[in-house]
Amino acid sequence: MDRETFQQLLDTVERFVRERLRPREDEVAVNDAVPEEIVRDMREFGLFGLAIPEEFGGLELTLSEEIQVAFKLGGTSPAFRSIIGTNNGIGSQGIIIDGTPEQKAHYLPKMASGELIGSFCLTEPEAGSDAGSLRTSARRDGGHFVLNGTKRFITNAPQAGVFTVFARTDPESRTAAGVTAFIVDANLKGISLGKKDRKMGQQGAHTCDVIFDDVRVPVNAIIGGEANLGKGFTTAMKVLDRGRLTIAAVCVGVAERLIADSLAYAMERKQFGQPIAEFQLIQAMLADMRAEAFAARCMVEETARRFDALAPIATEAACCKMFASEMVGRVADKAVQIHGGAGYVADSGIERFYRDVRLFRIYEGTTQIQQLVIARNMVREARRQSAG
Ligand code: COS
Repeated sequence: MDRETFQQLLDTVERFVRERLRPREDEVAVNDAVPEEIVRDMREFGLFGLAIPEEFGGLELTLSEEIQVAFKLGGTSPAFRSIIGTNNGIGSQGIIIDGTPEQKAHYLPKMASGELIGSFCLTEPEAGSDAGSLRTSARRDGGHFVLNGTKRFITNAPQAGVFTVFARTDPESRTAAGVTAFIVDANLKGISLGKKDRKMGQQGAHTCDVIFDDVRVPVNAIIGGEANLGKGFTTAMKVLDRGRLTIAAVCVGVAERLIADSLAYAMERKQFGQPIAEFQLIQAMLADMRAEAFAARCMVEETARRFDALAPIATEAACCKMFASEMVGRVADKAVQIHGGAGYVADSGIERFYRDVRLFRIYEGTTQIQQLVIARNMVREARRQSAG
């Protein structure tokens, strides 16, 4: 995309966030639903296909461009971004990265337009951080596989038309080896949904269980075809590397929003005869918020640049996810503190953000999993260097 067209897209998203989304944040939280006309506008702007190749109807943004859009979308309730989040991220990337040409041609155009919502089924009741221990089974039966198992906390599952499902095709294995990724239409016989989860925050974004009971899928539902039998875990990890970076970008956007709100409040709110922004203890909080958000923004931009230059980013994406999600938690906490009583009551929206951002430290890999990924990769790298 040329610079000018991309700038127009960014301006459109910024205006959309400011004029259409922010005024409805409270309504979305209260009704636990994003209004249909907003979803329609998102479709029109092409927001469902930001990361999908142009040949399949998407905007094919580079990751450096996509994170700029995510910074802007972070300027409002995360529930809005969640609607398009899976189609741009974990719900479509398995096919984009590892899918066959037929799978891409079949699914991506409808995902790019937003007609079809994709959803990522990795987590299970007994397999969260230890994703490699998943139990959902895929038993071979001639030209088909038969899926059985339960997936948990699946984002956008209630809206999804297609699932990326990770299941164990090697019944002997207990680890990441022997896991295969399937692309599964949501309307197949044997698929049912649990009731919508009641969550701490991010109302308007929905998760639920997805239950597979003797669901028959053809062999060509394996992402990447039969050659990828048993290689699904690697697909999941590649998808998550990218996903973690976009989550970090959203954290930066939300932090910047909370900083702007806190600054505006501090400049207006008077105590002891002057705006509280004049007090050094308030200034210290504002300065810390600004510096931390800036650091996270730089990390995210640099990692996206590396990704676009085809460099490996597993370690850096984990650093970004860990730092940015923890950062926005601290920023939200200070935002409540600066707002005082007004930050604790629901009307300001600050307490809602405080609850919303808590999820960022958990999904697409907890902070502790990011620490583990970073440290493991450091040790591996050091071993490689000393061996070489
Ligand atoms: N890119 C490509 N391949 C990767 C990879 C990456 N970033 N990370 C791991 N792999 C591959 C490994 O190379 C290995 O393949 P080989 O056996 O062929 O070498 C395979 O995946 C298994 O890797 P590993 O041995 O590191 O797996 P572990 O079971 O030890 O688990 C963690 C690794 C803990 C990092 C993984 O389970 C994880 O990310 N857990 C969190 C899951 C998560 O984020 N859930 C959120 C829900 S989805 S919203």
